[in-house]
Amino acid sequence: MNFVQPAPQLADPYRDDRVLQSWLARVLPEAQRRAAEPDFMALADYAQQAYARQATSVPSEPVLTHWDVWGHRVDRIELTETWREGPAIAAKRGLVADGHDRSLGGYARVQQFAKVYLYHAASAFYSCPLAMTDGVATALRDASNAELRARILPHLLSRDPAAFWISGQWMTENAGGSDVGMSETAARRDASGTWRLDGRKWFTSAINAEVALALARPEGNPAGSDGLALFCIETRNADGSWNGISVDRLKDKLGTRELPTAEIHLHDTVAALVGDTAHGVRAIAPVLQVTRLWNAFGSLSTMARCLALARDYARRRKAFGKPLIEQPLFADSLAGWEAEFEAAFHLAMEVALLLGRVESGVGGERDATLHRLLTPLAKLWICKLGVRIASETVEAFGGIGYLEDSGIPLLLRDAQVFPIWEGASNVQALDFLRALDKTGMEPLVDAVDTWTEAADGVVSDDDAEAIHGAIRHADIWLRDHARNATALQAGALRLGITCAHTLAAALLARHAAWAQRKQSDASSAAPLRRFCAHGLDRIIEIS
Ligand code: MFK
Repeated sequence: MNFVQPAPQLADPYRDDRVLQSWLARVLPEAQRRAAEPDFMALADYAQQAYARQATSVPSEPVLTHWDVWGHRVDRIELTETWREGPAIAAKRGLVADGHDRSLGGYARVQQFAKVYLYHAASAFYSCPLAMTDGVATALRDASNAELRARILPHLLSRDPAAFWISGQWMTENAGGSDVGMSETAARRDASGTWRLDGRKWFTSAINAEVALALARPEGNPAGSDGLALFCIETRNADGSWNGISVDRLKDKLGTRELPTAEIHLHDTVAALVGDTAHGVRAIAPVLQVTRLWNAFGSLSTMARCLALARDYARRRKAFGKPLIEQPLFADSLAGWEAEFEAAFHLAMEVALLLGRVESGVGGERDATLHRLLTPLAKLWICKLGVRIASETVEAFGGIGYLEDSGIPLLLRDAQVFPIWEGASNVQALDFLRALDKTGMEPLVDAVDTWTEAADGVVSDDDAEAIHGAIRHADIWLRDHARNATALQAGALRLGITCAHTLAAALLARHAAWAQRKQSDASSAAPLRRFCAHGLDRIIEIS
């Protein structure tokens, strides 16, 4: 009667993460790594403190108060403790600023996303407005409205908590959804020439943001996405009152419950035009390219947390005479999830590296093309994988994993947002087709060849054959269906997942070869073998 389950302990998310450590050792220049290490360690420490706090505190949620006691409409939002801590951590640790720091050269984005990976699982989705802030900073950097750039950008990129602002991205409307061209918010100039917006935004995260980018249709513009224009809204007036914004309610979501996501109305809201008076979807696309990568890293961070807890628990929990980790079936399952996670990690980091190379001018046309093709692939595969691994983690803990106060169900509910947020997996698959339409499969085939060649002599013949076979099949399938839009769209998700698997396997092979040659470290070889053995190819023919 005295048996008590041992609770899992969270290993150090930075020092004990073999996959991250090995990747940083290969890619990030030593001096840069040393300079960034205090931030990496501080974020890992914060994650451990937040984990300990979670075990002993009651979950809290933001509270919206519409009316004050005197009868004034105030729409005041009280944030949770983790959210109140967010601005200081984000600014001081450079979670947005690093990505735009030209002194970091082509490695700015990988340094930033290593931090995002360490922070997200502890952030209670404060990472959501940081993603938006990063995307909005990226879009504003190239905006033709110089006055707007000069006013807003320094806040978004500030390393000073007192000056730091977060931004929202208010795209989604009731009618719009994924089909953003159906948006109904209207824009008009008043007598003074100031733009004013009227409409309803249906899914605005985070509503406490100081600024937001929003799409609206200037009076007289045609229907469809080209008739929309991109506007920047400062959410508060100088006196702190809302800028023509009423917060109708906070969303009652499956997960991300500390994140204040709101339904709002805009009434004569003052806005500034970001660029021209049309082509709003094209103008907001840079935001999406960045935030979708944040989604992939959020999902990775969740997976890393799930696996760290499952691994630790499996060492402590004894059943049928020995720890779970020594039970062949459990060990096999865990190794399978870890292999998929490791492959996904390499894909996401490659996208971050490409983004940084392109933005800094270090990368050329090839990098830009690969970045465009790989972003929707990373988002669609890694975000779906996160849900599966979170679900497996719940199961790995058995009945305890189904109990709220273990903290494990939260991981699953939160993981489910990633495939939906910033465009569902089908939208990503169609975006991949949109990008492929301009390039064909050649850049992907070349990349796979280059990465696997770098692993020659280390990658087994079976793995090399699995990788080349899958990308060849994807190439042939695309050519065979190029003139059949219905078949192409119907098979787009399977094509995307096959390409994501194949690219991830090739990247993992390249890394495994480097680790073996340079560090006599064979620890990535087994995950590679397992990942390839799971099967990379998901394309099927349906007649
Ligand atoms: C933390 C959790 C928060 C709470 C939970 C979240 C729940 C969900 C909350 C949300 O609502 S998040 C927002 C989700 N919505 C989206 O992400 C939008 C999804 N839809 C798409 O991404 C569509 O593909 C898109 C709106 C972009 C398609 O619109 P259209 O009207 O069919 O556009 P079109 O004609 O294909 O493209 C217009 C231009 O944009 C083209 O350029 P050009 O005009 O130069 O030809 C495209 O090439 C360009 N474009 C589109 N996607 C692009 C892109 N450019 C670069 N990268 C891309 N990804």
